[in-house]
Order: sequence, then structure tokens, then C-alpha cells
Amino acid sequence: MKLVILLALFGVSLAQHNPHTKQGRTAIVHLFEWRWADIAAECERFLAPNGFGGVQISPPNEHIIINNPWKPWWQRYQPIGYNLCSRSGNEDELRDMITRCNNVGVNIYVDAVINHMCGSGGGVGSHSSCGSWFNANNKDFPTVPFSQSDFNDHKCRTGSGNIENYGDANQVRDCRLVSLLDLALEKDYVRGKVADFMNKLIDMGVAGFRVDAVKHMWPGDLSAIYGSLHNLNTKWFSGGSKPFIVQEVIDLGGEAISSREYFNLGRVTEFKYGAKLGTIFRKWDGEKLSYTKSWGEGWGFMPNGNALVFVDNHDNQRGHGAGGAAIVTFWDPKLHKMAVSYMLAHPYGVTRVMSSFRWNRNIVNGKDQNDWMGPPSHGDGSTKPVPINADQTCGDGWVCEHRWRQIKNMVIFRNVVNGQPHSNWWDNQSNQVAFGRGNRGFIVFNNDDWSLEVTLNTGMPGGTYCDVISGQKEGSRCTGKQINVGGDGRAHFKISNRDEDPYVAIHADSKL
Ligand code: AAO
Repeated sequence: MKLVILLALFGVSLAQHNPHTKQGRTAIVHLFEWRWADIAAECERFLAPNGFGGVQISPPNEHIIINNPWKPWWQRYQPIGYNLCSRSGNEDELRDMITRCNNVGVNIYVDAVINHMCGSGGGVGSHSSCGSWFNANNKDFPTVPFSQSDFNDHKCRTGSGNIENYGDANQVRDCRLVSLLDLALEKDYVRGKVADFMNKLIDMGVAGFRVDAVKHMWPGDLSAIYGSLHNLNTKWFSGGSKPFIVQEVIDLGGEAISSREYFNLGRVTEFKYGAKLGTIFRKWDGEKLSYTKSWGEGWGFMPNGNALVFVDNHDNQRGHGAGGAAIVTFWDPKLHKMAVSYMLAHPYGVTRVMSSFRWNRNIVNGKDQNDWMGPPSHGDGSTKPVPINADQTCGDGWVCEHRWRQIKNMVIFRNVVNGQPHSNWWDNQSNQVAFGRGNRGFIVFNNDDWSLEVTLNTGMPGGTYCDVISGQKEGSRCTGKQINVGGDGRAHFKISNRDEDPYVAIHADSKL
């Protein structure tokens, strides 16, 4: 009996940790600032056929419009209300996207900004994405409605009203994050408005949420809000499915608030992962790839079942948030492909791939002067569509890392090896390593400044396999390198450090 109760409790608490991806799919892609119409098309033409499990979308609710600087990407992190019109499109387009993605088995996860409304200097008027009037000076947001008493200022004990010291948990939760008007989530009324917003999206068919700025909210308040969320829409999900919850908590250690406080509520972003992996692939601080034999919990990361992992995100790819210069992004394509592939090959965590837009990066004394720049847009500030080139890459400034052959093929690799153990580790005590996933896949990296030539036990059945990095299997031939695995599971690998991509990956479905 006790066991049954324990299992039931465990099941309930674990429910919000499950991304509910379909058909053995495993990876999520963040289509940062994409329009709903483009995401719908991408689900059908690319994400479903290539086995992507889901999409994290940019905040869909009404947000402030800022003209100085000119329509920065971060205006969407300043809510004006919960109407569903944003820079990415209106409510009909949002609903159409959710329906079409669900119909091809690709989940939608919403970036939910519920800690705050716009900045205190947001002004008065109707300069918001749905045109609703508001008055930031009086904390008046009639479209919700929220007013003075729905904000936390009376609880905050700092002179400025902003967070001044991350060593003080009360400040971090009760004061304003960079002057953003901080909602009083202890109030049933405020919790109710937030839950209504999230429930509307759940009923439309989303599979869950990336919750913004979670460090700045009390776990008890979040527990109350999550507890009032509906189950997922049974048109696409099995009965009793709870929404997937990923909580954005930046915890690199040394602050008053630890990510641990949120583990029982849902998954948590593991920011140490990208910061460390970037340092390793850059070979900074004496780090070596061979040290990653115990990658995951062995590196002091959070328990596997709690972690959402990523190489870079929309903040730290441009110097916001945390991680610093070590973070590898599309600006370093060779290292980025290797780091993302390492993540996708490794069993730790639920994985999220970043898909970015290009901006006029201009780093002066370590700070990007253009870190605010929004997505590719027309003269009037409206976001441009994502055009697809003949070679499957994207045009008009959309980077589409998720479409790069190496990354797309590693998303497939992760699905093929899903559930298999980390196995057959090899390293040269420097920056050449290899590991397998049971008898379903094997990957070899050369991040040293010299060639790799070695015969390794892959654990794979004998046969000829196509490398999915230099090419892939097409029909009955390989478009890139071929790897011959003997009947004993051993294979010879030769990887020059001067290769465009100095690594090789094979899996059960890339066998000829
Ligand atoms: C904009 C303007 C502001 C203006 C404000 C209001 O830039 O000047 O005051 O409007 O008018 C985004 C942008 C912000 C933007 C905001 C609203 O990034 O620039 O402000 O939209 O438009 C903290 C939070 C974390 C947050 C991160 C950016 O804890 O939740 O800052 N991320 C999310 C979103 C993000 C968004 C918001 C939240 C707000 O992903 O896109 O902001 O909705 C330490 C703390 C972290 C803290 C960082 C940065 O990190 O630990 O909790 O993140 O500082 O303040 C080492 C340390 C590491 C430390 C880091 C940086 O790495 O180990 O712990 O250094 O010091």
C-alpha cells in the first residue's frame, strides 16, 4: 500500500517533467522570433519528417512595442496583457500553427512570461502589439486587468525597487528584475489571471511551457499556479497528461537561490551545461574533451530527470543572461556543430537546439553594442518570413542551425539511440574521444590539433555505415564517408583535424 502511494506521488510529481514528445522523438528546437505561419509550415515540411519532437515558440501574448532601440527582440519579454497577438502573429495564426504542428506530431511549448509586466518606464498609451491601452506609471493594465495592488513593490526592501543583490532571496523574488513591474503572484486574483492565460493555450493544444524568470518567483506561488493548470488536450495527448514545464533558473552556483528549489515543480534549465561544454570545446581553462567521460551528473549537474540542456540560448548567444564568452553559437559554426552534436549524442537531459537569426554583431570591449537587434524585418518593423533556399538552408538572415545537415542528422541519431546506455568510451587523454549508445550508435570526435587514427570497439553489428556528419545515407549509398564495422564490432577511424567537421557519427539507420 505504502509503495502504491509512493508511486502515485512520484508519478504526479514527475508528470510535468515529461515533454510528451511523440513517436520516439526526443529533441526540441527553439524557433526564436519566428512567425506562427512559418512555424506551421516548418512543422509540416521539415520538423516532422526529420523527427523533431517539439518547438519552443517566442512569447505569444500582447507585449510592449519599443522604438528606441528599434523594436528590440526583448520587447516580447515585457507583457501588456494576455491577448494572443504578438510580433509573430495573431490568435488565429497561433491556433492554426498549434493545430498543424500537432497534426504532424510536433509539440508546441510556449515561452510564458508571468513574473512581470513591462518595465516601469514603459510609458502611457496603446503602444502594444494588440493595441491595448496601458499606463506603466500607474501600473494600470486594463486589458487583464491588473492595477497597483497586483504588484509586489510594497514587499521589496531595496532603495531602487530593483533587485540589487542576488545573494538575498527576498530581493530576487520581491523586487523588480531590471525594472520590470513585478506581479504579486501570492494573490489568488493574479494567480487566476496567469492560470487562465496558460489554460487557454493548453486548451488550444500546446504541450507545455518554458517559464521565464523562474528564479524571481516563489516556488509556493508557482506550485499553486501549475496546480490549477488543465490536462493536455485529448485531441492530441493521452488522457491525464500534465503540461511539460521547463523553468528558467540561472544557477551557476554561489547565489541565494538554487535550481534545486524548483525540481519538484518541473524541469529546470541547466545553465552549467552550455557554459562548461563551450569551455571544453574552446579548450579554455585547461579543459579537455577527455574529461567528459563522466559528463552529466558526474560534473555536478542536476539529476538527469530534472534537466533541460542546451549549448546556447537566445540570451547568452548575445551576452545576456549567463555563461559569458565561453558559450558557442552559430558565430563559431565548426565548434557549434560539434558541441550540439555532443549534446545530442549524450543521454543526459532533455535537449533543446537553438535556431537563431543573424544580427550586426559589434563587440566593443567585450560587449555587443547590437545585442538588442530584433529579427529580420521590413521597414515598418514587421518580421520577415523565413525563405527556404534550394539547398534547404534559410535565407534573409535566418540562420536555421536546426537545418544544418550535421545537426539535423544528430537529432535523428538521438531518436535512433533513445533508451540505450552510454557505452564503449574511448579517449586519448586529450581532445579525441568516442562513445556509443548500446548497439545503436557511435560517435568519434577529434578536437585536437593533430589527426586521429584509431581502431575502436563500436558495439555495433558488423556492416557498412554512412557517416551522418560528412554526408548521410541516400538510397543505397553514402553521400559522405563510409565506416566499415567488422563482425567483432571494431572499426577503423581516421579524422584529420583539418576536416571541415572533424567528427564522425554512425547509427543503426545509417547502415547500408
Ligand atoms: C530590457 C532592458 C533593460 C530594461 C528593461 C525594462 O535591457 O535595460 O531595464 O528592458 O525596461 C530580456 C532581456 C533584457 C530586457 C528584458 C525585458 O534580456 O535585457 O530588459 O528582456 O525586455 C537574469 C534573470 C533571467 C533573465 C536574464 C536575462 O534571472 O531570468 O536576467 N532571463 C529571462 C529571459 C530574458 C528576459 C527576461 C528573463 C525578462 O530569458 O530574455 O530579459 O523577461 C546573474 C544571475 C541571473 C541573471 C543574470 C543577468 O547571472 O544569476 O539570474 O539573469 O545575472 O542579470 C556570471 C554569473 C551568473 C550571472 C552572470 C551575469 O555568469 O555566474 O550567475 O554572470 O552577471
